[in-house]
Amino acid sequence: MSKAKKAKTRPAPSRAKPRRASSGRRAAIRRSTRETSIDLSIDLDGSGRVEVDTGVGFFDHMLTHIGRHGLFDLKVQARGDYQVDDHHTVEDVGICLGEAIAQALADKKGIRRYGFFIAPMEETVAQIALDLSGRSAMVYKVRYRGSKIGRFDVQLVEEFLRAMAANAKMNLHVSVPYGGNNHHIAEAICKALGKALRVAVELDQRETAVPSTKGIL
Ligand SMILES: [Mn+2]
Repeated sequence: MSKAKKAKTRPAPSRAKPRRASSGRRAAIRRSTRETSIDLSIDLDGSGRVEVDTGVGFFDHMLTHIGRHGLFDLKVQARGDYQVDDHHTVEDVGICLGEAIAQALADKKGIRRYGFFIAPMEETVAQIALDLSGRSAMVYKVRYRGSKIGRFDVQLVEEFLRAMAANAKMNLHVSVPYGGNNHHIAEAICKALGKALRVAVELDQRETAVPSTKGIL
């Protein structure tokens, strides 16, 4: 029997191979400067398991919401120059999270790319719309009442998001049309971000290429 004939008897390769839930879309980042030292890892196809210790209690609370509602497995261990303030620690974790998302997405083949979510939290509602476009931009329309959440400076929410968006090369629009309590405002933003990110990074079963008319993202 000829080789060619033999080959004919083999079953045709399945075209509609289901993509695994976990396709190895993970990344780990280690970043050390004179201001901060950070170990961060993410699995985009995780189950919302979060272990975070940044030394900034409220920030840990926010990262936990992003991981849990994004269904990411997220580990963050960070130490920073708290004697200055929490700014460098929060910003640098944002840098690492953005880098990790970009690395884990690799060429972005098959992803949904866009994500949005509106998260209500008691008297507050937060809206996120994002595009994993490969170009970073952020619009942040949020008004707080006063400058603190406990000991946490509300300005750091914006610093964190800006650093993350820049390093993930993400177009991120954040708005809170109305809200009262600062804790609720920050938390609703982070929950909406987790949900919107989850949608954007999700593999679309009908999308077989990089979701762009340009061919790359
Ligand atoms: Mn809370």
